[in-house]
Amino acid sequence: MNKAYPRHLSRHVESLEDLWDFHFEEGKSLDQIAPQELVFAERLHVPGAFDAAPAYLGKRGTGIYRRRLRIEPGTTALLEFGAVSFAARVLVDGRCLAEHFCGYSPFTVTVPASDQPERELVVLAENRFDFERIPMHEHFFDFYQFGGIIRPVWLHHLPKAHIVDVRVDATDYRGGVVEVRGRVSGGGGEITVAVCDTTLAPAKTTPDAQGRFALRLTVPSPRAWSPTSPNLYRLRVAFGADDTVVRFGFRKIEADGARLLLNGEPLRLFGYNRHEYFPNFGPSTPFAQMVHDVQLLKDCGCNFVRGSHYPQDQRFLDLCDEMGLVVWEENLGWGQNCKQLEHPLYRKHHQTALEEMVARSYNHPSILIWGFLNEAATDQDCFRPIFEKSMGYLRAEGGNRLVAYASNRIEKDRYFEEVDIVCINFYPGWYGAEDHPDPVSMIVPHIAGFVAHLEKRGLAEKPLLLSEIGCEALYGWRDQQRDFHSEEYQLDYLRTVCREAVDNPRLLGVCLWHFSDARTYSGGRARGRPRAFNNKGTVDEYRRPKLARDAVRAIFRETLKR
Ligand code: ADA
Repeated sequence: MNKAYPRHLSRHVESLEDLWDFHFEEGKSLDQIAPQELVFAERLHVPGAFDAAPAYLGKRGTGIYRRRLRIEPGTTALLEFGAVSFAARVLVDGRCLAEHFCGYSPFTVTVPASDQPERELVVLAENRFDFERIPMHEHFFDFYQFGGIIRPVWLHHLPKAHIVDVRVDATDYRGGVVEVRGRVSGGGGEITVAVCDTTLAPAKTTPDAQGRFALRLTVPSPRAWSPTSPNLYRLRVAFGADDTVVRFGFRKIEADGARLLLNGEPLRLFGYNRHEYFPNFGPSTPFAQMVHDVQLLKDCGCNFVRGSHYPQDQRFLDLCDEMGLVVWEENLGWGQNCKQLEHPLYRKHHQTALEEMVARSYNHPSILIWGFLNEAATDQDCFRPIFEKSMGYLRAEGGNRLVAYASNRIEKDRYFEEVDIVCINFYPGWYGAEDHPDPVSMIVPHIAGFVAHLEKRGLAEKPLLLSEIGCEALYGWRDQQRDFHSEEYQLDYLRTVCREAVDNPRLLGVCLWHFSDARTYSGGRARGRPRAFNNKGTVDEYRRPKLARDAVRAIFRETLKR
């Protein structure tokens, strides 16, 4: 069993990581492709972004992937896609089984039984910007959007009676009560639930007419999950010939005035925003690199990572659960304005992706914050309907988590009263600061000004997080005048930010923009970003540290001793 993907025991789950047949149609949408007429002369690795591969670098169109599946005749299977970017169409034996329209959210496709042991799977992945069809992806996002089957694919060989979903709520970190609910399909019979690694006797129940079940167990002397003690438990659910293992942790997060309490103890947050990006692979970071990233974050004294700006790879979330990093997971979004927020198809796809994210990530104890709509038009009325729907959904269905969005409308934002944490993205001493004689000196007064604004607004008792702040430094660019884009300027800047974030008790903490340099702007040229990268990482894209890294590390590590 792969520890980082700890889900199934006896159900046969096959990784489809491999070379798949591949063909590319430049400039075409997936609606313009007839897969049966194509010649697949190429092979590409799955998972992977085709437009990060040398032959298709930077190209836009539709990538067509093909491979054989072996499925026992007469049985149903389930394809689980980590992410297919941007839009996907899934065909088995020439029949379209599903379409999907958010390039970062996970989805599943049921493969109906056939009498043939060998089946043909074709996946079309389109990476063209086409707002009327694929409105979740826009060319103006400040990160490069790649195309392809960018995350792992799994094939579940399903027994007729099988488990569909299991959700665990374990907020009773003292008493050890575990609430388990879920759904089965294809038959009745007994469902057995056991907490592995304990001597607790398994509990049994039967599903209702819709296949739903719910029960509770009590684990004696539970060990709570926290970033400093990331204790995990495994829960085994068995139903007929099927079983599944779900990992969970006992923890409770709540807002208490301006503070957060994790398991009753104050929790402050210090960490980074992180894009899923690595050179040559784009958004398909090799797993070994993800492990390094989590280790680098922990070494830097971080207890927090924001998965900017999309649902995360499940393997990364598993690592955060295991190594103890609090996660903010958010839906795909960047700078949406009324044009997008009022568009019915945009709203529909946004909601679908939100539900997919929650369904797949529900059991990760590390996720303490759900986010959505980064830097949207939160100073406008057009934000209200989608805001209310998303908030309502996340509060009702998201389990024990806080809900927030990151705002760049600052004092003009109209919705701070309604979120659990006020989160602001701002860049004092960077954007618009070129003519200031001492731009770093702008940072602390800016923060103080916003704190005073919240007070005036009656929000002095709301948690406040600096969800993004930072400045660019080009790796290796050293400058005795400590000017913009030098490693020295970033050092001065981040030292000031981190000092203030740690020392100012009004702040929950800081989430620096950003962990590592990442390629940007997919549609058009790189608008004022040297190298076509967002260079605000304190490590570059190869994770080579810039000057500021040790300063951030020294200050963040102080917080571990408190
Ligand atoms: C925003 C945005 C980030 C990035 C950043 C920047 O806050 O959320 O994705 O674009 O600005 O570097 O300017």
